[in-house]
Amino acid sequence: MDDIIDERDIEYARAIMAGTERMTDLADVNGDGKVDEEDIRLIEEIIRGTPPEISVIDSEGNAVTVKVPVERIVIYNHQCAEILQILGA
Ligand SMILES: [Ca+2]
Repeated sequence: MDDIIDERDIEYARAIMAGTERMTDLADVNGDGKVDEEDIRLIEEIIRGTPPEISVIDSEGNAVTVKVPVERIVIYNHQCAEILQILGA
């Protein structure tokens, strides 16, 4: 969609659940391989600015969940800059 997480992302996730939109990796907020009510709850927390944790896909393609706020991060290559952007660092 775009780079802003808002109500339209909730609508899109619900459309994925209803089978009317295509699954995307970003809609699967917790990275468990499916879009469900847990992802909706996490999107709502992100919109409110109160997520207790966030999940990112690491360089090996694994979903990694970290507590928010993120206090430290280790950068080992230039691709990690994208992660910093995602975290707003
Ligand atoms: Ca999910």
